[in-house]
Amino acid sequence: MLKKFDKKAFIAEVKDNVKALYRKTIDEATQQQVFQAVSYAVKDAIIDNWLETQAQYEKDDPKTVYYMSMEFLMGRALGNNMINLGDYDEIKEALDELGFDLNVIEDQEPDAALGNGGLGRLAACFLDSLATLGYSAYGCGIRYRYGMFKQKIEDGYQVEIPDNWLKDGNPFELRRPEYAKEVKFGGYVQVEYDSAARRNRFIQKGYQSVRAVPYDIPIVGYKNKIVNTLRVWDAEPISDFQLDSFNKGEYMKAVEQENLAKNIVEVLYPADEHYAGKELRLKQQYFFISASVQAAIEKYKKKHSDIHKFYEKATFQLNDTHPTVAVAELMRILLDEEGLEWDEAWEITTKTCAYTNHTIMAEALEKWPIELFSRLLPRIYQIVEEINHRFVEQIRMMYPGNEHKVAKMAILYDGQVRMAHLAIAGSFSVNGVARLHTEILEKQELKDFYDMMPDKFNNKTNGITFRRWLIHCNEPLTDMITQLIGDGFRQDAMQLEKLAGYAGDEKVLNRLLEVKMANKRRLKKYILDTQGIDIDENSIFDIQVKRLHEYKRQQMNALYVIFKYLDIKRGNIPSTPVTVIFGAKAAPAYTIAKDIIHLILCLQQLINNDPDVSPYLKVVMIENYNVTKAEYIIPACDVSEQISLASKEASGTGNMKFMLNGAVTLGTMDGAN
Ligand code: 376
Repeated sequence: MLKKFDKKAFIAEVKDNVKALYRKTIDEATQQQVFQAVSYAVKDAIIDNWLETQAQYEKDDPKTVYYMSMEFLMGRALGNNMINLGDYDEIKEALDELGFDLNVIEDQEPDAALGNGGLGRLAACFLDSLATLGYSAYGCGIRYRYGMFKQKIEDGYQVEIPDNWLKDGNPFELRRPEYAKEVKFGGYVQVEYDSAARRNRFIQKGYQSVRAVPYDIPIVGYKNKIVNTLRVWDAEPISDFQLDSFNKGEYMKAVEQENLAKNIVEVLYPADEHYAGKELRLKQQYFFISASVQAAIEKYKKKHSDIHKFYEKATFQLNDTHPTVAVAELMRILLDEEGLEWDEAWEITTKTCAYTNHTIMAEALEKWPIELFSRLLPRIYQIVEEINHRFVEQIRMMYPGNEHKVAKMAILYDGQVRMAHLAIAGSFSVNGVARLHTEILEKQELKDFYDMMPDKFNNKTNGITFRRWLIHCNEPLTDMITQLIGDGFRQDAMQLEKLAGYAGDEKVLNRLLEVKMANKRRLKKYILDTQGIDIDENSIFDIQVKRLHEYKRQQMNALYVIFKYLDIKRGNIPSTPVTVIFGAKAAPAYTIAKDIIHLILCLQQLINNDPDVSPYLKVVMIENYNVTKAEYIIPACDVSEQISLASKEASGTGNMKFMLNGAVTLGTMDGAN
């Protein structure tokens, strides 16, 4: 049974929190301060379940998935946590009694925007679903000081503003310094013969290191008392090291280590589906992977003495190739610290790691220059060399005399480390994210690998969490569905099939239109309040919101708008007015993407101010599209634009969110459409 919500106690706790945190009474507190006080009270309601869940896992010792990802695009936590606790309405009432509007309080929370787009949001949805389904799961990531930049529109152009999301503190996180790990960079590897063990030992010398300090964020399952953990790592200088260096007079080294720690977690790279190739990016990757793998091994060893069976209790799910150094880092620990032989270590590693591919865009493929990779990670590079050596041998065995195959498939080639090849060689599973995408991987992009090891390949079509993308963002629709089929669909989405019985029911369909209209009015008001553009709620809301990419073809949609504008100018008045809504961030260095945003903003200016046309056609470019804005926009949509160049959108997940909220999809046969 869930603990019953005690309104009186909750109100008292909120008041106490305001007092303890700000030395204020609740009437003196700002909305931000009330948000903090409420969030701490909600965290308090979570904490017992969090403890109990972890204690239960400890006892049952289930296999644990470590979802390793450079990105978790979580959005806001408060409303979601309230829903998953099952106390949303009660807390809303309690705040009402205190004289606060829950919507206003929720609006005080900055989005946790530790991600770019699809890949990062998928990670966030998976964490919610894993907790709801009761799986033992950790998210492993980076606690970026600055998340995805905020987009401002100035004079028709995108301007990027730093996202200082931690400035008021994050009430839901817990710093766990007792689990800190050291992560080493650079230097060289000394080989020493260990006569007792009768084998070589590889010792990294002359390195710089940082202290990785974990922050734990609770992931609340839907009304099941389960609370999993998203563990994000912060970097701190290693202080005693620093002292030591000062004493030895290595002043510059101490300063450099201090800078390394400061720089590593400073900012999320904002280039979506584009390989950055920057040294700092590789540092970020190894930083959080080394810390996460160390922590996973340590946790395993607390309960188990036989490291050979590690894979029975852990899976490292690699969210694209960004965390792929995990393959080599696990090998390093098994070889150098656990003292295993290569073959034993390789068996464990390849039974632990699994790789998800999220894109076939060539410019997204990670290929690190060997010069950089080996300089930054000298021991890891040695291990990658050996993995490559053995992998190439295996290719030659299967395809004797076919050096062309070797050239195509090798991990090290042409002065580069090909991370996708390392991920495939080091994993027991390789998956695409929609049937079509997986087929393209098997038949084209990764054909050589599929031919050689078909059993590794499989499809996992993406999904979304209904807690955020229906229950939280669309209360009117949630209520309507509940009245029609009960609330079982909240745990078991398949029950939504019962709605098919109402397909021809005039009353139900009219009610559905009313719900849509309520959501359209809410969006209309939101756009008016935030951007000063007045749109017609009786027009068709035709919406394309997603990262700006040529392959997603916002430019084609803009061309359609131009056609429509000219057509209306010629006197062809549409029977129903249309509002075309865009929302998209462009990577700061992606010039064409920025030009397309500029085009859309020019159309917005031209069309909305043309009295011949604006009654029938309007254009809105939503500023700073993010998870929270998506929660306003998606429920209000009539036409969902999913028009990627066929084969290029691996899955899409926005498509599913729109569908769930009753929009009609206008799409190409691509991804999961
Ligand atoms: C990157 C994202 C951030 C930084 C660097 C990247 C480098 C390569 C690829 C990235 N991102 C993606 O590949 C990505 O977001 N792919 C999207 O993943 C979604 C979840 O599977 C799919 O639904 C989208 O179709 C796919 O484009």
